[in-house]
Amino acid sequence: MAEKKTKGKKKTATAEAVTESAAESQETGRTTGEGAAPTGEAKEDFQALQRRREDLALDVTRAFPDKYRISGEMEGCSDAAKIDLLERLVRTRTFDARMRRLFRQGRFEGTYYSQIGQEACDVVIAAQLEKTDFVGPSHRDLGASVGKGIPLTALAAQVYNRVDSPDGGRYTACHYWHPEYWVMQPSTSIMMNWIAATGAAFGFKMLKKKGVAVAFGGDGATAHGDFHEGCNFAGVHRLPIVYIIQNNLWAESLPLSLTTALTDLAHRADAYGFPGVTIDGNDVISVWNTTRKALQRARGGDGPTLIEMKTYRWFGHSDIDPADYRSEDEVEDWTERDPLPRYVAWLMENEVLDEERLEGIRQAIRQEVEQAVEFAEASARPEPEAFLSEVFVHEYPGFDVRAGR
Ligand SMILES: Cc1ncc(C[n+]2csc(CCOP(=O)(O)OP(=O)(O)O)c2C)c(N)n1
Ligand SMILES: [Mg+2]
Repeated sequence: MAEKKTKGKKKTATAEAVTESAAESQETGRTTGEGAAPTGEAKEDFQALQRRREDLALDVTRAFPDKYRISGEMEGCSDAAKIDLLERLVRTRTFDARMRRLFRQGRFEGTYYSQIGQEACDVVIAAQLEKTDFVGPSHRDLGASVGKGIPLTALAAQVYNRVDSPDGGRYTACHYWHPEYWVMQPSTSIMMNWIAATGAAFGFKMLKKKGVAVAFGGDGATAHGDFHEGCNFAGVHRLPIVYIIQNNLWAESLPLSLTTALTDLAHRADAYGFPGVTIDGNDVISVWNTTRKALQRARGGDGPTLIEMKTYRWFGHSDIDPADYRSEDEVEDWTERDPLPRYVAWLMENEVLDEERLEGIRQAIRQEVEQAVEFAEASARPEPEAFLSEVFVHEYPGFDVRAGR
């Protein structure tokens, strides 16, 4: 470990020799059909805006309007568990902000799907799971993996498509997973994870195993057929599953009003005979209490719950999208509802946390993130023939996939 640290420091220095802004100006402005990064003067403004907003995201002690203060108690959550949760939230955000900058510096290919602003929706439930509970994340669910405890080294290698990624470098960035942690890899086709997690919940029930499944999806994805088929099946069989919808008001550049005539997506559960609840997904206390209850319900054999979490993505759909279809007022209001400063302020008010402890956490996590980056950058790219192996079946420890038990 110590050896890695020293090695890492050297490499970071080399990486930093290219200043971040100079490196960003070399960005290729690649397009993939999801949008295009701006060019020329607009590009400079775009880069400055991205950096300002990232700095804001990392400032977790900043002030915010009183109306967004959170209150209440986190049921059954010890002070140690509250701090552990904070660490997972800060870990998710710090990693995300770092990856965004590395992408603009051209250090990995493809694109990058940031979750900044939405972390509480994923981290808070994932942190409550047993290792062999099943998680079906989508493309904006870094927090599900960090929350469940997957090491940042594996996640960074996934972003970089390197051999040390759990998928050996086969798949595109941000499709985080790890078989040992029972987190499945998202499919590019949205809502496949919803169906797969529903299948896992069915498996738990058929095999009389204790596990629960958690599936994550976006507002736009709830208009997809697979969403409805999964929910319907889970309702019929009262499956041990918790469905999380992160309603961030946008699906790429499509506003919610063009996806559905509903405003509260929790009503979608009415059609399938199980409870649906709408909460502020940026309020850690509310997310904790609601998900805890839904997990208890699933474990107790009472069936699924659909939780709609109102939240917001601070950046573009992916990092090649300037997201200029949204108003600045809308973005600003949601940056004030940032879940992290709200949770930090509540922890401090309740004397669970102080400045010094927070600074220690932030420093340790910054170091962990840098080590993960070095690990990924030092990891090899896969050989072309590797793409033909392990494509269809992967082993999940403790479960024989072929025998089905
Ligand atoms: C079946 C399918 N249709 C379209 C796409 C392209 N696509 C990827 S993400 C996305 C938008 C999803 O929006 P939402 O569900 O709100 O999630 P968010 O990106 O906001 O987190 C689209 C249209 C896809 N990957 N798969
Ligand atoms: Mg969305």
